[in-house]
Amino acid sequence: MGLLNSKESKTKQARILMLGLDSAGKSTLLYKLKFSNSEFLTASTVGFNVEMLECNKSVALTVWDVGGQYKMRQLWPYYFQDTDGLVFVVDSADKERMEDSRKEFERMLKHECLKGIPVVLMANKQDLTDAMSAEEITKRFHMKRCCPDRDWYVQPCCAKTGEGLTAATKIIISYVKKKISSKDEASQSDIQENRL
Ligand SMILES: Nc1nc2c(ncn2[C@@H]2O[C@H](COP(=O)(O)OP(=O)(O)O)[C@@H](O)[C@H]2O)c(=O)[nH]1
Ligand SMILES: [Mg+2]
Repeated sequence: MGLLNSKESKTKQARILMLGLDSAGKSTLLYKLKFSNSEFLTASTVGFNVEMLECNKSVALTVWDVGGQYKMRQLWPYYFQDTDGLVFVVDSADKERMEDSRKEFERMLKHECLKGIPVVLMANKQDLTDAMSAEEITKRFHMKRCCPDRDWYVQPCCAKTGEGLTAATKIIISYVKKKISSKDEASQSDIQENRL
């Protein structure tokens, strides 16, 4: 009888932090991913929602959807520790608050705990006629300048219909796997150094 190689068979658990201003569509997005076929009515999130998404055999994502109202944003840093991947949701049609959203994004990325953590920016509500495109949002958020030391991607999407969510999930999984394996390699070499 053969033995299972536990290292190979173990599903990696990754912690994904989903942030963005209130009403950007975070909870709609989370529940569309979790219950893909149903229409889900969201209420404004007080505190946070958390859901486990079992994506494939190798990785399971625990997604934290933290409220984005002004007062809640002050509490975001309490959720930063041990994050493997970031999802930042933007209401692409909310031009009035686009600058607020950009500022919060920039502020978040500067935090020490999130150094090098990959980010997928969701350009949500693409179904609305006055929505900014993903390209426009990429420029507006100065992505190249803001993210020189991390993997990043801007995904156009519509959380209501689910368009763009599968693509975004694939990207975040690939970034997170890369991040986790580089973390594993670093801790392996720490162990070896301590043995010497
Ligand atoms: N048109 C449109 N509305 C959306 C989309 N995603 C979310 N919404 C709506 O935006 C509002 C706020 O969504 P919610 O998920 O509660 O935002 P949150 O505060 O970021 O969690 C709700 O009325 C949603 O139905 C989208 O892709 N398109
Ligand atoms: Mg919410």
